[in-house]
Amino acid sequence: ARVSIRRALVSVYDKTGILDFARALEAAGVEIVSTGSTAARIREAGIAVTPVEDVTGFPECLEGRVKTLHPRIHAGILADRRKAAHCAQLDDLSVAPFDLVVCNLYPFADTVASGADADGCVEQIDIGGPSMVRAAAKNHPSVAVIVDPARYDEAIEALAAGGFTLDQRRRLAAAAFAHTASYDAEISRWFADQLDLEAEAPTHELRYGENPHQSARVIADGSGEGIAHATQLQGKAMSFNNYTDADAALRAAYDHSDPCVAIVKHANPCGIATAADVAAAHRAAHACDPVSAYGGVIACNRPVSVEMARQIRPIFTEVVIAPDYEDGAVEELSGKKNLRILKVTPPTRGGEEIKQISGGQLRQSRDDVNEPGDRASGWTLVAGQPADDALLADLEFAWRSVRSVRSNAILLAKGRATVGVGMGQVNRVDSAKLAVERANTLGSRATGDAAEAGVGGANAADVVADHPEERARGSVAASDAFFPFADGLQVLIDAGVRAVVQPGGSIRDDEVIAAANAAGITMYLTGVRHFCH
Ligand code: 93A
Repeated sequence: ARVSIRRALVSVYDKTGILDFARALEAAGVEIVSTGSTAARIREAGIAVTPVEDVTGFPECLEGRVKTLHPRIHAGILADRRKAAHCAQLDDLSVAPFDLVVCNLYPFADTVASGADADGCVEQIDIGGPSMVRAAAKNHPSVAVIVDPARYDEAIEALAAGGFTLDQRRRLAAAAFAHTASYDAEISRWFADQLDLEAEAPTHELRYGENPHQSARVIADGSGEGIAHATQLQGKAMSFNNYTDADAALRAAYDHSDPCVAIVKHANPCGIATAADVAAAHRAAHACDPVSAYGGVIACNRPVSVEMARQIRPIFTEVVIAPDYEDGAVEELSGKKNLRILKVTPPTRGGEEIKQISGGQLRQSRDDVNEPGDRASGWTLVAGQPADDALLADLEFAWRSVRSVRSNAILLAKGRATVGVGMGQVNRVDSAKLAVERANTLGSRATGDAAEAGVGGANAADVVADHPEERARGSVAASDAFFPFADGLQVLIDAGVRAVVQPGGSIRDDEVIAAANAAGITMYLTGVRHFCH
């Protein structure tokens, strides 16, 4: 398991102990490749050293900003010596591998502490060093990395023992990543201080929290993005629940790339639709469940048009949120004095989410609908006929939409609009029943309400008119997680669902797929799950 050390890359800002270490390397027959002043120091001590330029064939330039950032260096660090193909490629390219990287970084934090000006601090952001350190740490099965002079003695012992063991290299790699992580954290803290991001971030008190006896405030992160930074164009002050619903609605709308409208109540969608324009999308989203859309939050991923604003006017709505408003759209709604109209820069995807638990927090990367299995091209057909383009578009729509429904989630869709949403149940059968029941009962009321509101005429609204009692029939279903048994699926089959998309991965997938086949419906597996709690 020991990898013997024949060639080392040495590039250290802090030269403590480096000459003794270099002497030990030389004595052990190790070739030393080194950068600028490190190489000079080693050479002056009479120790053999190869300048990094001799390896790269490229001069150190830009005042040292480019020294080791070269494929001849990085290929030598990153080649996985367990792979014959990597070794053969190094031979073809005449690149010699490194077995050891010894590096410590430009003293960014000390430079900041010394009171240097901004340019001076920025110059001390090491780029090449962390790249080498991370590369060597990644390739720890073949390479050892040392970022701390305190470990030179350990390395000298390893040299004597015939190299580092895999366990040692793994520990060195862990220390290396911890080192680069804290280095980057120092840099980001400095930027935050420079920009005074926290001071810029608007913090404001809310009248109350989720309930009137709770106090509450909004603390924005200074990014300028998302609901916390939205500009309010009119209406009453935003409440705590307005914020959470607006956030959920905005995120649901931005899970789609076509013009999309999402209507949210109590953090769950009561309608999502995509269409050629936002007005059509709004009609279809509203028709899903006009009863619940009363007092809802409406978000869209395109500027609100005058036509859409006119449709919203007769519907009691808490918040409208959009990236922008076409000329005249806000004026159209100005008679509704209480209606909150918000303009927002949508948050960039990715990033970290924080959830409070007693005694601490949970942090996770955001669940974006962005995995290979989130596209139909990444799905596996496991039952029935392959879907035609229209059916596939509905299935993709349903899959992208189910992410924003609280688990357990079953979502029925038709014409790229939700027609039935079953949310928040503690078993999947109940979610399926709820989705079907809400599709079929709210559907019949939808026509009346939608007509009253002057809303109707597209997508789901047409479907409602065609099948006043039975919107579930002929719809497609998405399930946010696998069906543990066939019973939940059977509820959908009995309701006349044509096609289902779900993650798969249950130990009873066979039973579930057999039920789909027996019913002659189409089923795709995504391999991705989108729980939302
Ligand atoms: O300016 S860099 O970001 N560009 C590089 O290509 C590079 N390679 C090594 N800094 C770079 N280094 C850093 O130089 C090392 O992390 C080390 O701190 C320092 C050693 O330089 P010298 O040997 O000239 O003292």
